[in-house]
Amino acid sequence: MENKIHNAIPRVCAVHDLSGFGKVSLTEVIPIISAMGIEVCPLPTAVLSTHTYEFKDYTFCDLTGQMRGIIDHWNKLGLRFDAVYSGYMGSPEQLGILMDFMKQAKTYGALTVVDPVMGDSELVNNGFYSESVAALLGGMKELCGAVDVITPNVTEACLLIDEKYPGRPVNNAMIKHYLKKLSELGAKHVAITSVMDSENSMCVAVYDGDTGKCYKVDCGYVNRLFHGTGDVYTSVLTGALLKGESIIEAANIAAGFVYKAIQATIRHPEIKIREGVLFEPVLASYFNKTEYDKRYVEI
Ligand code: PXL
Repeated sequence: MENKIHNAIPRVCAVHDLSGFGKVSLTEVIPIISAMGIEVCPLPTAVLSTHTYEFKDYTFCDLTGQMRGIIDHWNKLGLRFDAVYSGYMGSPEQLGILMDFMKQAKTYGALTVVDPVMGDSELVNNGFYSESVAALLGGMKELCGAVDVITPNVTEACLLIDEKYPGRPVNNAMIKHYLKKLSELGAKHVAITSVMDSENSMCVAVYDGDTGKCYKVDCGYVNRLFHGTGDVYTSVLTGALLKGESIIEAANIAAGFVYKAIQATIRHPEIKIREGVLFEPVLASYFNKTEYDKRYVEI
C-alpha cells in the first residue's frame, strides 16, 4: 500500500495487551514485526498473567489510565508513526482514546489497522472471549468505520454487522456478503480470518478497496483448533503493507506465515491449544524471501 514512511525504518505503534504466557498480542506482535525489519512501539492496553482463553484466575491490570499520558509524551517528543495497529482492548473507554489517536495519525498519513478482537465461536461457547469484552462492540463498530484495514474473524465479522454466526461451511456468496457489509462500515480494506469455506478448508476472505475485488486466500487445513493465530496473521499483514505490498499480496504473505507456524506446532502434539502456535522457528527464514507461493483466487 502507498504510505509515506516518516522514519529511517517504518515505525508501528502496537496497541495491544501484554499477556505473560499463552502467546497472543504483544508477545507475538513485537517479535514478528521486528523480524520484518520494522520498529514496534507498544502502547499496552492491559497487563495479564495469561490470556483469557482456558485459563482461570489470571491477573488483569487495566492500563486505560496510562494511555493518554503515554500518547501525550510521544506527541511532545514529536514522534510520527507510519502505522497504528490495534488488537485486544482492556475497556470501552480505550476505544475512544484509540479513535482520537488513530485520527491524529491519519492526518499525517499513517496506515491504520484494527483487529477487532472480541471473540471466537469456534473456541468459546457464546462467542465473546469474556463478558467484559461484550461491552466493546459499539466502540469497535465505530473504530472499524474509521480505519484503512480491519481483520475480524468470522465471529467478530458477524458481531460487527449484527448477524448470526453462520457455522460451517461459509459459501462464496456469504463471504462476499460479509465483505460488502463490513466495508460499508467504512473501512477501506477488509480481511476476514479463519473462514471455513468447506468442511476441510480454511481461508482468509479479502476485500480490496482499491479495486473492489474479493479474494479467498487458502490457509491450508488442519483438523485442530489453534489460539493466537489472529494476532500472528495481522502482525504479518501490517508489516507487509508497510513494506509496500498490496492488500492481497500482504494477505497472501501472512497466510503463508500462519500456515508454516501451524505446521511447526503440529509437530509437537504436547502443546496445548491455549499455549498458542510455534511461530518462533519460522521467524528467521520466512521474511528473507523475495517471492511467496500464491495462495489466493478471486471470487
Ligand atoms: O487476540 C487474542 C487475545 C488477546 N489478548 C487477550 C486474549 C485474547 C484471546 O483470548 O484473551 C488477553
